[in-house]
Amino acid sequence: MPNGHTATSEPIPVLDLDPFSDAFLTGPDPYHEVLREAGPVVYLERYGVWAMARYAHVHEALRDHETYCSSAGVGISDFRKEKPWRPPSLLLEADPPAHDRARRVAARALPPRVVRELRPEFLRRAEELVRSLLARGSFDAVPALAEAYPLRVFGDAAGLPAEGRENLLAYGTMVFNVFGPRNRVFEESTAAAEPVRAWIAEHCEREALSPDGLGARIWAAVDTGEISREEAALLVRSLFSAGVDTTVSTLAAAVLLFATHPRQWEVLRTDPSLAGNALEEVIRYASPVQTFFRTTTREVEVEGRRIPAGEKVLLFLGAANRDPRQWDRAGEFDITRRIGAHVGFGSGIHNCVGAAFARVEGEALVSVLARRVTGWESTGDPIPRPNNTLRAFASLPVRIW
Ligand code: OVV
Repeated sequence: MPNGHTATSEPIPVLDLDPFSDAFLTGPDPYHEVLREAGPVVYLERYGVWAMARYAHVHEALRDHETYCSSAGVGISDFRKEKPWRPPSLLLEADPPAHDRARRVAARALPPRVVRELRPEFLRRAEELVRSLLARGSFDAVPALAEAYPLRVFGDAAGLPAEGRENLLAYGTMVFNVFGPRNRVFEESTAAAEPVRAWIAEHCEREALSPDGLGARIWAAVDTGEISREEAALLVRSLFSAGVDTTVSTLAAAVLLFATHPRQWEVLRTDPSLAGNALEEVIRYASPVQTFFRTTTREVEVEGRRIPAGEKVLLFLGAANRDPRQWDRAGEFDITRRIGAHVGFGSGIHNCVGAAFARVEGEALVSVLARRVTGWESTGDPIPRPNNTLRAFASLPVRIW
């Protein structure tokens, strides 16, 4: 429990709000404001965890990987006390020095040159998709756009066969739900993904991946003796875990924002070279990855508030990305703003290793949309899909012209 007020420690508000309730997960904005305004650190008594929601503190915790470690898991489960649900990720759920070795291999599979060379293919696939969507006119943008495009371009780039790649969706949804407590979405997504787990495991193996894709580039590190076969399969598993649902959530957020901000769409359509900045603003504004936990390795003071050693700390990336202490008009979606260092991809040594890939992937589609689509409208209520980590949608009925 938090300390009371003493000369050396400021009081820490104890809140009973549940950041994993359906209400919070499907409409986090007002709760984020409550969390930011309550103080630099709060204690969430329902789960016995600490939390931070202001940009400065979230950013600082992400960068201080010695104090805020990842090897005890970056979900609510403490790997020091509970057995992980799957062998831990060599990247996400690791600290230096083990982390750095795995990170080097993963980063080498996605160097700037490789990402740059993928762009023409992303643009071709985007043109093909947007042409067919314009021909349909009205469609559900979750399956038809937000899911279809990443499955195609990420699946191809990773080196996966066409058949079965939709299994990445149920798998990713489970991975991100399992960072949270055992609530309904945790249980339901775990049950839904059970039938695809064998397919995912099989496709982490070298024989299942094309010889020229990102998977093969990771497997090449086995030949140089840098990693074992087991480690290669786990690194490919990281690509599959983090590479699809995140982009799906980002594109769904983009569609909803474009459909509800017609003046912003007009600005983008007039100058499609803003596509990259528009995508970045979607990520800041919507924060497709909403939260990650860290675990304290020592007692730490945050603006005079003490968090003991060995405690779980929930970092609200989504709240930090709309902190008015960091951005002017933080709650406004403005594709022309100078965005600076949002934490949508994290920060520090664990910052998203696929960020460059995701940015080119997203920018290609947004720039094609900007050139081909005159306008958007919602044709039905957006249906959010509560997820313990992602801000996600089940359905977004739209019309484009
Ligand atoms: C960033 C992220 C999310 C989910 C899974 C992983 C990484 C992984 O490394 O498996």
